[in-house]
Amino acid sequence: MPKPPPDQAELSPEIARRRTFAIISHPDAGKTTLTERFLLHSGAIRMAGHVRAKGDARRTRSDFMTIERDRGISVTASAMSFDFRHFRFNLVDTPGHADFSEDTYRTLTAVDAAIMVIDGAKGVESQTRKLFEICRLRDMPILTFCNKMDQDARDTLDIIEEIQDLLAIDVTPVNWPIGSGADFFGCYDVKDGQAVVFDRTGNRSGDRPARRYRLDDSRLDELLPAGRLDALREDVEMVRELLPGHDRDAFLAGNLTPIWFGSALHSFGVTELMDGICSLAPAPAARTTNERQVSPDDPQVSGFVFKVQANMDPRHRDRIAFLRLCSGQFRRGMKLHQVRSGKTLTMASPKLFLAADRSLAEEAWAGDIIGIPNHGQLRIGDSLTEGEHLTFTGVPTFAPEILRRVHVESPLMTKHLEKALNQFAEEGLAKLFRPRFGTQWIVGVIGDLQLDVLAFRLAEEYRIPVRFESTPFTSARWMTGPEPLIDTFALANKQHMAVDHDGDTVYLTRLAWDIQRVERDYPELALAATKESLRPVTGPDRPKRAGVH
Ligand SMILES: Nc1nc2c(ncn2[C@@H]2O[C@H](COP(=O)(O)OP(=O)(O)OP(=O)(O)O)[C@@H](O)[C@H]2O)c(=O)[nH]1
Ligand SMILES: [Mg+2]
Repeated sequence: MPKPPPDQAELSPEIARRRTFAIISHPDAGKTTLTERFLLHSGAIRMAGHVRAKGDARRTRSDFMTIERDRGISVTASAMSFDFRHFRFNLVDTPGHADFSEDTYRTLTAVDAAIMVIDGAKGVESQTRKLFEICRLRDMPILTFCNKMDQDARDTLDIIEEIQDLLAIDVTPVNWPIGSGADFFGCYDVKDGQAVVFDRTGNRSGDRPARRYRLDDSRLDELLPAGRLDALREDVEMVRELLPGHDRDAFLAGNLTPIWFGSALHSFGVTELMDGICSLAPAPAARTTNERQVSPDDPQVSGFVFKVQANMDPRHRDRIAFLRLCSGQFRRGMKLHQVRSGKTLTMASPKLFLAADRSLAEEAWAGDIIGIPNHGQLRIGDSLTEGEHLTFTGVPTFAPEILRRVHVESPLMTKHLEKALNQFAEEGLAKLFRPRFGTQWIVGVIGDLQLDVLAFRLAEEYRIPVRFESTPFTSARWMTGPEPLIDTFALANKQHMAVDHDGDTVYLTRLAWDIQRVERDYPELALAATKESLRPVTGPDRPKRAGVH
């Protein structure tokens, strides 16, 4: 019988104070700006960077790559740890663009809650909806921040109804906006019944607390235009009567979301949201493995790799595996067992991603995200333990939708290219396929922007200029089944066969019909559009690799 997760009150104080969450949304809703404000209000940084500013002021902590700063968009998830009040926040800022959604999906496997950011003028956009569905599949608690209220926004009730209708989740307002755009005067705090007045001139630096007034305070009549206060009183009445109040169980089950209104850019509503994370968001939850449930207060250390990032620091070629700790107290220098290979790895210089820079993680607890520098031994989906055979589940990889041959001008660079492509495949930036026929590598991605990032990073980090050429292929499927049958099949379908960078057999498809044909003619072969975690390197379960060497 799996052990039920302990109540927050039963957890050790170090675990109970941890809040591990991702910020998700459609592109441009303000995730990176909000992240920067969190860092500012926690005291981790003294000046917030701006995504679209000029020069050094553009330097936001989560958009650290050159291409992110050049284009003003996030292309990769980035993790940061900092303290706020007596809580430890582990935050992951994710890219909104659909082309990078695989990275965002994997990030969602490593967190306990999500902050969904909505642009007040746009409401629930397509990518927000998709990401929400993923959270729903994982029953993840969601806090909502309706951003950009300093710009003209849609009617508040309209936004709330849209969230309720499109996402099928109840919404409970924590605050209620008083106007928007040029007429944005602040928000009414539903719980304490006070109006928090927005100071457009003073709040950007985040050091001036907003002023609060009771609704019967006569000074409000002077601050708000005629009629605005009456309208607010009516709204408040309506909120109390029509909208649900907070229900912790419904929230933890992902059936109700509290919503804050504000402006990340102007630091309005941000500390209120941070307070909400402390009081409402859950402490680290129990995690599922193939073998058993892992409770955060299990004494032995365990965790899994959900992201790999190469060359984070351009000065030294490093490769960092992001490990979500799921149990135990981690200490620098400890030896951990890599379940897939059976090898022991010494955690000599684990990193903590503190806001301003990276520092050595002397100790860490369940819920924390730490970086393990390595030379390629650690892969996405890897489980690490103190010796027990545990395989954490649910870190997916998806079939690509665009397949391109990689052309490099100089044949002298072929070896170098192979190394670089493998590195990016291990990061999950692209799938890499070695076709059975032909010598050129094929890369597979979900969207064109990934190809841009790949070409940019090959040129910048490895000085390899490449061109992508079309292929006849439209997708790929991972193939498993009895060895002799795979061999027979591969012989008859040579042009379609390849292996991915893990050595797993892949069938490259040209037409959707191809898949149906294989499934009909070879019922014993399984074609999968997603691949879960990594399989052990050795052992009887190891699937047949269709060799192409
Ligand atoms: N007026 C206004 N603009 C904002 C606010 N928050 C963010 N912005 C602007 O919106 C734009 C996008 O902000 P980002 O923080 O990069 O958005 P993002 O969600 O991280 O975008 P991606 O990572 O590319 O998905 C930038 O120009 C910000 O300055 C706000 O509260 N008010
Ligand atoms: Mg961003």
